[in-house]
Amino acid sequence: MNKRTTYAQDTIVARATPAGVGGVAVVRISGSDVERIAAQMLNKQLVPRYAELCNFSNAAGTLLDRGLALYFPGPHSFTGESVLELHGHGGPVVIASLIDAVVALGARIARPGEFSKRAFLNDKLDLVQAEAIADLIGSGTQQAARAALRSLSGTFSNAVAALQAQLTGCRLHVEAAIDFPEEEIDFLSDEKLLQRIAACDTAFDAIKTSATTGRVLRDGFQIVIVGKPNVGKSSLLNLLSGQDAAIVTDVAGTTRDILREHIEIDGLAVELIDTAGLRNDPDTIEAEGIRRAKAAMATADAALWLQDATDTADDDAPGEALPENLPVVVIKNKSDLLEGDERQPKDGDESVYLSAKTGDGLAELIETIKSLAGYRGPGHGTFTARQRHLDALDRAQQHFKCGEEALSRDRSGEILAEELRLAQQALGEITGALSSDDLLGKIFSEFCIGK
Ligand SMILES: Nc1nc2c(ncn2[C@@H]2O[C@H](COP(=O)(O)OP(=O)(O)OP(=O)(O)O)[C@@H](O)[C@H]2O)c(=O)[nH]1
Ligand SMILES: [Mg+2]
Repeated sequence: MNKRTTYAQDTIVARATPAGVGGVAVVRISGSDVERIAAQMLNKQLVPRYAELCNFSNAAGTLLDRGLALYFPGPHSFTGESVLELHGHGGPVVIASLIDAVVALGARIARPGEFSKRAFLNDKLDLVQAEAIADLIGSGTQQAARAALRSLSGTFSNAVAALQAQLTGCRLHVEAAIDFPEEEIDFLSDEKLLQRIAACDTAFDAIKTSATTGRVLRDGFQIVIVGKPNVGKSSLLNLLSGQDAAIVTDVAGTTRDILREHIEIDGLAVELIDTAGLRNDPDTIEAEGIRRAKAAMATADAALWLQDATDTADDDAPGEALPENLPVVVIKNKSDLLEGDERQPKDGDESVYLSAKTGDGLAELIETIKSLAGYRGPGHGTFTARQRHLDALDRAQQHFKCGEEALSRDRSGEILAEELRLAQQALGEITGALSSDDLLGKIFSEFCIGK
């Protein structure tokens, strides 16, 4: 969509602090009527960006509250429009009366994410940064918060912009070749172009690796623990969560319902789901548990398939019980019951050997979980990303690869140029340089009111 640099809009109001009782609550107003509303509600001439103690009154002059007012004249504000903040006493009645008074003076209640949307439309933030605000507020771990802050300060956007610039470099080269057909062959086999294309290839891989980590940091990673009864699934949940969350007994069929525990692995939020053991002749309650286990598998990001390492019967391969594309790691539990040299996997055996009883093999399991999630741990200065960003990156890379192929197979500059253009268009959706109204509506509607 086309962004307008001066984006005058009706005036919106919302409570910026959470609902409920608190010492102070903030009402935020943004739009072209801010100055008029301020003049009518406050008894002071406001100095931009200075906190002023004021009486807040309604249009009839009735005193509603007394607190601090902050005025940010547009375009030097969060939204790019004039903004007024009223810091009142944090009671629901007081704040409702302030909002009512602002509405009576011509403003309307803001829709979810509308302040951030205006900031985006007025070029104060790009789309990645606007999303990062919601991610920062919603982050569940310190690592996720730090990553969101990096996105907000432009780390992700800059990486996308750098890749865009590299693609532009390739396009200019190829389009020059098309413009001078008699020299086209030389242009297209130019070593410089091949180097540029190779550099884009590397850049695509790097940004995708970071964005994949960023996606799990934001969304967390859900792991379902499955296997036959009595193999130690609940013991593993307890070991990983560091507490006796699940009942463990030597009776097969102990766990009937789904049990969820949230843990953190090196700053990655992981949700573990313990399930009822899968078997063929369960009673009614256990059958329902198995149905729930299967439902959990359908939505999980990965599965840990537990086996009893001492059970030599070969009838519990993960195979058909699991959904097709679910990444799965086989764990041979109860390794403490094996003889010393049997506790290591033999050649070709990719399973992890573990003792949920002694904790042996736990470090290796944690590394396995991290690599399942595509998470490289803290210190890898990443940013937060969303599935929508990964999808756009995938599409951009596919176009780029098609173009690359057209060049190497058919020496077709035209197709390469067109695919490069499409790749850039897909990348543009990430930062919002090229986004449809539908997409914007969807993104900002997930914000809460007041953001
Ligand atoms: N020696 C040994 N025993 C274990 C280990 N892990 C679990 N057990 C024992 O195995 C039995 C079953 O453990 P659970 O954790 O309840 O197994 P489960 O897979 O959750 O079983 P269901 O809920 O019935 O499907 C218990 O007696 C545990 O103490 C282990 O690593 N070593
Ligand atoms: Mg259990």
